[in-house]
Amino acid sequence: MQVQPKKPTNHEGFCCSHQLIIYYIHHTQNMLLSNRMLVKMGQRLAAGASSNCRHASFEISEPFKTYELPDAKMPTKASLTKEQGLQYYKDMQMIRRMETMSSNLYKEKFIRGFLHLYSGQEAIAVGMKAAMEPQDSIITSYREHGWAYVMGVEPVGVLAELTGRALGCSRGKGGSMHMYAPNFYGGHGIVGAQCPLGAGVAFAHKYLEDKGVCLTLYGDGAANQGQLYEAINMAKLWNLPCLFICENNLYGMGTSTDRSAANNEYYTRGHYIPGIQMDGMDVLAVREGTRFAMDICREGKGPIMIEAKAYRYHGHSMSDPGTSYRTREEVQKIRKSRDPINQLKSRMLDSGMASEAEFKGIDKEIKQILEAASKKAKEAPEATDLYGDLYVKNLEGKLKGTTSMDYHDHQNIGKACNLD
Ligand SMILES: Cc1ncc(C[n+]2csc(CCOP(=O)(O)OP(=O)(O)O)c2C)c(N)n1
Ligand SMILES: [Mg+2]
Repeated sequence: MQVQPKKPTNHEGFCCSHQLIIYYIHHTQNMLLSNRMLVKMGQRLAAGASSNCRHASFEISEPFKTYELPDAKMPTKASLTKEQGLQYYKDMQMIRRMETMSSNLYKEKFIRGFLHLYSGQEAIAVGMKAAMEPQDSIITSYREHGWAYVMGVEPVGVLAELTGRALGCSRGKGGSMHMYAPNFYGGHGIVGAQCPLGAGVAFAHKYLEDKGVCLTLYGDGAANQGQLYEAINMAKLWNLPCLFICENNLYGMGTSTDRSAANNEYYTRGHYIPGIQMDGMDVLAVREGTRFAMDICREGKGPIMIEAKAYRYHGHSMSDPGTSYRTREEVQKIRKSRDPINQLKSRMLDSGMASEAEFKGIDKEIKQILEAASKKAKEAPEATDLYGDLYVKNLEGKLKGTTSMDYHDHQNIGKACNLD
């Protein structure tokens, strides 16, 4: 990672000796040391036992781009406490390892059907969650396991859902694409279908006057769908508190954005709706940009379009090796230069906010949590109430099963978590 040492801008001035050293060496004319050497030196210092820098400010490395926001003073820096940084690291690493574990469970045939992994895009879920207030809500596509986790589902709830167990967050009947939690409206398999639903959730926030904003996420492929543009029309007409967020991971199933989109600057595609483009692999940029856009929505000036530029490391789903429409070198290059977890870790090490030992400790804890969760999921009973709680109020009569001859009664078992 190319780090440019600069004077730290935290409120207390220099928060620790490592930053002071890096700053002064960089600014003397005796520039015999290259940046790379300085970085290594910072890392060595940071890798030492003590890491007492508790608060620092970092530059947003990839500046935000805006559309139709002429006076916008976009943030150029982000402040970070040690506790926040370690929490973001832990959450991103948990998502990454949970996806790797899911991939293994799929290969072992504990998970059947579809499985779309989020590896590479973790900073979007973690950064956006960090910007959310308790009343805000989110809705997304099928690439949603990480979102389920940040919205409060324990890893065992995710893994048990993926393996079709009653212990899962949708009691095993939703699987990979249909997870839910309080203020988390899924989990949708039809490309783009969540966009009008997200506008509807935003309408509810406005109607209830709860100051909530709905984060409506979709992919670059979904951005070419007509229903997105119907939804943004209504959202603008009623100034709904909605962020329409395009997670641009550069590919639909196997088609690059260059081949599928007449305009692949997705943040400009709302036409009469302002937009912001952010580096979706920098958790701090995501948090700051999202907070900025949410504030606009809370002032009654929504909706806003967001484009979060990211990359997916795995194929589109488990059946796609992901190498026929892009090269292995491309994947490796991005993993090496832009990985969201390594970026945050390097920043914290370089500024003396945390030591290697602390990161290792977190990794170990995550491994233990996931091993226990996987064991519990594998041993749990399979889902039974497949026709339970599909509706709060069933107006459909009997529900169709897997064939046209197969009908079942709907059962009301629990209470919807978003109803009082
Ligand atoms: C209406 C509809 N058309 C096609 C599909 C098949 N399909 C599933 S995912 C996908 C690509 C979507 O790409 P993108 O929106 O970029 O999301 P990503 O998978 O990259 O997260 C397609 C075409 C579908 N599920 N729904
Ligand atoms: Mg995509």
